Amino acid sequence: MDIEQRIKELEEEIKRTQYNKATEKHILRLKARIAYLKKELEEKKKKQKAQRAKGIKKSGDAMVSLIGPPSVGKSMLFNILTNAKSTVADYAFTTLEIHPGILKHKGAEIQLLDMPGLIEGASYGKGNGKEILSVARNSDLIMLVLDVYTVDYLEVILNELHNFGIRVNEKEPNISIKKKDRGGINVASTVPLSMDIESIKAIVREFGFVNADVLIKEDLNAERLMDFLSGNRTYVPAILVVNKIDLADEEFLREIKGKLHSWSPVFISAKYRTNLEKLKDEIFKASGLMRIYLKPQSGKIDYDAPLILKKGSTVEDVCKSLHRDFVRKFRYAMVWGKSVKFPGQHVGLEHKLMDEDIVRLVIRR
Ligand SMILES: Nc1nc2c(ncn2[C@@H]2O[C@H](COP(=O)(O)OP(=O)(O)O)[C@@H](O)[C@H]2O)c(=O)[nH]1
Ligand SMILES: [Mg+2]
Repeated sequence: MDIEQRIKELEEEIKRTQYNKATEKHILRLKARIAYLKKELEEKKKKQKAQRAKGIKKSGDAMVSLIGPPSVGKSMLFNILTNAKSTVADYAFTTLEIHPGILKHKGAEIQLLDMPGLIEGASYGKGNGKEILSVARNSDLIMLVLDVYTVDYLEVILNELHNFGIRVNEKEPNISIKKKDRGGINVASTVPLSMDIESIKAIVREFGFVNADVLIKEDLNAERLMDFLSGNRTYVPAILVVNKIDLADEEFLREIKGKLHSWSPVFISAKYRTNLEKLKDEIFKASGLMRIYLKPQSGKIDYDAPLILKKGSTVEDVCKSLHRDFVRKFRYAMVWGKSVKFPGQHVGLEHKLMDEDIVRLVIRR
């Protein structure tokens, strides 16, 4: 029997089974089996044809994809924020290709990608959905764009991303698993777990493990455990933008804000350029970038030309991005800013920097 059919059968079995305390474990096991089969299926398909988005090269300090339904104003926004041009029109599906453009902000060059609208069924390939979703998966940030009329469409978009294996604003599950030769499945944890150990073991077994040590470092649910075991999930940060606020009155806007409050969206009007500076700041922040100002031995700091690095970068990363000999010849660095206890503190290569820190490298000659 082929895998797809087996998945269907299992899904039907779940539907047939009444959910109660007695069947709970059985259902969980069926779900794990389905997740495992889906993983097998994906791997098989991947071998058949590599679904890579063609022609999109990462450039700049970060890559951000604009994801949203058709006609919400993605292209108009993209045209205002970047140096590139994309077609804007009154009818749906004006953007048939993927357009890259550069947004310059706070000294960073952020590559934005204007994309066709994402529609229901995209994760199954509808409307070039797989191509769009592969690009989204490879970006540093997903910018979800809606307008005031399509707020309820957020669920659809999130569902398509989820189906495609993209997890937004979620951390990677903090688990490790080691195969071994004997001893069965062993589960240890560093925190109290809500799931019971037997269920965890059953799921791990469904994914083909016979002997393994599982170390769990967060209180996870069954879904996150299966995500981890499936191994092909991508964890991407996302922000939400609601466009066309010029078309909503105060009451309508308040209703929308209520619905979306857990997202803290940025409300904008591309047409009237409302709130775009705030949006740029949010994009910068959520792209995981930071600015480091270099203090030369003599002369002034150039605040217009920060070094742009990924958040969490160290003094060593600064050295590497400046000159390949700097790590070898490094003596110490002096740092002013949020990452140190007092101004001008001496630190080593492993010191983690923070946004807007000032760094002076002291290098052996
Ligand atoms: N009123 C208003 N219309 C907008 C705004 N942004 C875009 N539009 C209009 O919405 C339509 C669709 O825009 P487009 O950028 O092509 O949407 P896309 O399909 O998401 O790329 C066009 O007619 C735009 O002029 C806005 O902020 N306010
Ligand atoms: Mg468009």
